[in-house]
Amino acid sequence: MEVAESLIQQLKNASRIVFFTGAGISAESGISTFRGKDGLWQKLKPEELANFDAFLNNPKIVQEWYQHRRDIIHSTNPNPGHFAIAEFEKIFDEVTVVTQNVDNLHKRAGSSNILELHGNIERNYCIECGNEFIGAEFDYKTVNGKCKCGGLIRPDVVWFGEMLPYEIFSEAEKKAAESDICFVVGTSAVVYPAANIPLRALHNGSVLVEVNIESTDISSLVHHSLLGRSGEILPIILEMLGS
Ligand code: BJW
Ligand code: ZN
Repeated sequence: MEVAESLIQQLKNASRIVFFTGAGISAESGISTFRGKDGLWQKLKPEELANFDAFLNNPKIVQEWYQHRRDIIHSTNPNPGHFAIAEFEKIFDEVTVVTQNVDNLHKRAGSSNILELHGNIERNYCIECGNEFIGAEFDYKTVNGKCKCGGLIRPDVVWFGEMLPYEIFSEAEKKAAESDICFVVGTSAVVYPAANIPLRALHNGSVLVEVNIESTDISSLVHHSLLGRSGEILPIILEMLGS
């Protein structure tokens, strides 16, 4: 993998950067991606677990699955890819992270402008009274998955068939449209409407740069395709920028 000098020049002339990230950015932290051969959903169909009906039919299984993922996330740390993205803030006027991830790792790495399109696994709420259960200390097991009012507690994430948070998505579309460069990092770019974000950037004249270990649905559209691990490629770019 070689980072083109033309990309470095484009970056040197840029001031507004968007990073559109997916599960692949967290893979090197030890968190499974969803699709692909090592994906979380190799055995389970995504639509079967990540939707509201599945939750109502089998709340315990869905809660256990999320508790399991929360436990993994709490035992991991951001990797050099997350840290490199946070470091970009020191070089550019405006850096926005638009993430599909729910794992909180961009925040833990120090990024400050983060738009979470699919929610955050650290937040949970009661589906009856809306009471919130926030933070790493919350554990579904200790409350038997239920609120004091008797309502089921669910993670504050976006499941299939659910709307994305409107204001966050609109802001992400705006930042993408205004961006000079949009990095598309570690995502298969198949889940909509999130996958519209890089397209919005492209249609508004932004330079699209993909960082992924393999080609994806969006590869044929990008200006620069950097094949490899984000935890290796993003620090190289920073170094080439003289940081
Ligand atoms: C690396 C790497 C390394 C690995 N370095 N790279 C047809 C049928 C049914 C539904 C639809 C349909 N057409 C459209 C829809 C709508 C549906 C959708 O898009 N479905 C498609 C999948 C077909 N979308 C929705 O339902 C959305 N809502 C919606 O549309 O609302 C409007 C509406 C309302 C009412 C009725 C109808 C419509 C909501 C989508 C919510 C998605 N939620 C999830 C779960 C979140 C909670 C949780 O975490 O459990 O979000 S699904 C899952 O996919 C998760 C992710 O954020 C999302 C994207 O996945 P991502 O991040 O791209 O991961 P992977 O695994 O796919 O890819 C990882 C990549 O990393 C790979 O490319 C690797 O190569 C790479 N990689 N290691 C660099 N080291
Ligand atoms: Zn309640």
